[in-house]
Amino acid sequence: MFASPMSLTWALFVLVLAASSAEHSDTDPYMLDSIIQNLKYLLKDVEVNKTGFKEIGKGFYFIEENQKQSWHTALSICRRMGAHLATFQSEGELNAVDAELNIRNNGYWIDANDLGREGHFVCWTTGSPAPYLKWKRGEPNNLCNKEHCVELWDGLMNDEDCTDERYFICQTGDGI
Ligand SMILES: [Ca+2]
Ligand SMILES: [Ca+2]
Repeated sequence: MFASPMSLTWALFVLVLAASSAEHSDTDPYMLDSIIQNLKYLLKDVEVNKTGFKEIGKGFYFIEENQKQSWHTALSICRRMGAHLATFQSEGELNAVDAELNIRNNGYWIDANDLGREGHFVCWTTGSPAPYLKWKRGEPNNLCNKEHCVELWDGLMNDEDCTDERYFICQTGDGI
């Protein structure tokens, strides 16, 4: 299982403290060696975090198309992998990721919702307006006044009931 970013952060913090204290004492070479070994292990763990993520453009994406989940569960699964639901900065980025999706005529949850204020779609990750949205014709329609999460469906977006189960796309790396 992946190490969470928080546990990695804490481990690195402790190691930096240990390294700092070693620096100011008569340095114990065994301690330094131990710190270096631990750092190597942690860096290896960070590499492992990318397992299952595919590099597309500037980002790494994990495309879940075996199990469908609600939007909130999908969000939680992405976060447990040290990632977040995918967002798109441009049409080019959206098209590049869409081209990697194997199941057509199906929805994939992405990071955009109007749970806070109807009609104002923001990213959960940043709290800022979704940078790029490409709606299907007639969407977003907030059907039955209960569609507040955004899915990608054949290259276009639709607002959908957050409790509906969909495939989903996680993202990590620079292309937030
Ligand atoms: Ca809505
Ligand atoms: Ca809709």
